[in-house]
Amino acid sequence: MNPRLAFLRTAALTACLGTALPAGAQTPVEINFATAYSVDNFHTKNLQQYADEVRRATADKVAMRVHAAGSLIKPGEIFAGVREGKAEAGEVIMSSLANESPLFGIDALPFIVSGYADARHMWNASRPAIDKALAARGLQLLYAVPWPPQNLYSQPAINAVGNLKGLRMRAYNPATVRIAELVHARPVSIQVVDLAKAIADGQLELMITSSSTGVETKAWTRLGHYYKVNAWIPKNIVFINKTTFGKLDAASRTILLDLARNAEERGWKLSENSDREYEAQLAANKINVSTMDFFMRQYLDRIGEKLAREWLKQAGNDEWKVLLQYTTERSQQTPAVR
Ligand code: PCA
Repeated sequence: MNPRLAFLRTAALTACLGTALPAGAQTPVEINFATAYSVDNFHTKNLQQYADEVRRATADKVAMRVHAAGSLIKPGEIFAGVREGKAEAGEVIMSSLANESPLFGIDALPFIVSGYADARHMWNASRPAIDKALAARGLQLLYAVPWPPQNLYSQPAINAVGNLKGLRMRAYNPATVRIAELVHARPVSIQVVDLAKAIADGQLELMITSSSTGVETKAWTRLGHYYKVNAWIPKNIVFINKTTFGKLDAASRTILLDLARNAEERGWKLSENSDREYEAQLAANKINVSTMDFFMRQYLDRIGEKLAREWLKQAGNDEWKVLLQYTTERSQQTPAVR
């Protein structure tokens, strides 16, 4: 065939094939989600439901797969991994990224959020800045869901400041490392996937985490005390690589964001409703559930203030604006009357 004819034939074929798919239609895309948390954790169940809903709503054009318990990317490497494209999407606890930017550590500042209503105000105030901070790192925020309030688990009873000295305290973010240092405990970084074993093996005597994680890791095997200090309400953020997101067609992108809004609503309710049930399970397993002694509580408040001062020194305009907006909105709300 002469070269000109061959060219025309190819052009015609391409044109035919081009019309075989409706304009804007997209070939199926696989999106792998890397998370550090177990299949049974409420965050992961919520993520799985999101993945199923997206698959259904896009008629299988966006096939999401959830890889739990650090099975796709190691827990500490998920954020970097998704940025580098090792997985298309991921979920991490936001405050673990506080060294990346103080903004990400805002929800682990101790004692400035007293419950879920405050936590919602904080999220409303911080969401646009977090969205921007993630976008600047090549990520699109999908949604955020809190863990239940963070409380103190301990092997010995804690009745005096000196009781904390020298204890091995499990840390999961820069704030918990710093708290351990300030109370003269010894920080040990342990990911939640390794925590049940670490507790059972006696690798720690102290930790701050939720009722949910305490139940999941059977904290009662060694840690007999649970003090309701209500220190902060940290959130997990769920995000997708921006390049991957940008390759989806407009309809799919809208579906992902719309269903993310539902997942966020659902997750907040799940978190809040589960806390009471998890605390009951701690008590049923003979953990001594109590509040802190008044003087100990004051000591912890001072530690919290020190952390806040250190944070404010690192913080810039974005962080200050968010904190100011949060405290302003919180002040406008009448506290719940007991
Ligand atoms: N559980 C996770 C993060 C916060 C929480 O409640 C953990 O302990 O690592």
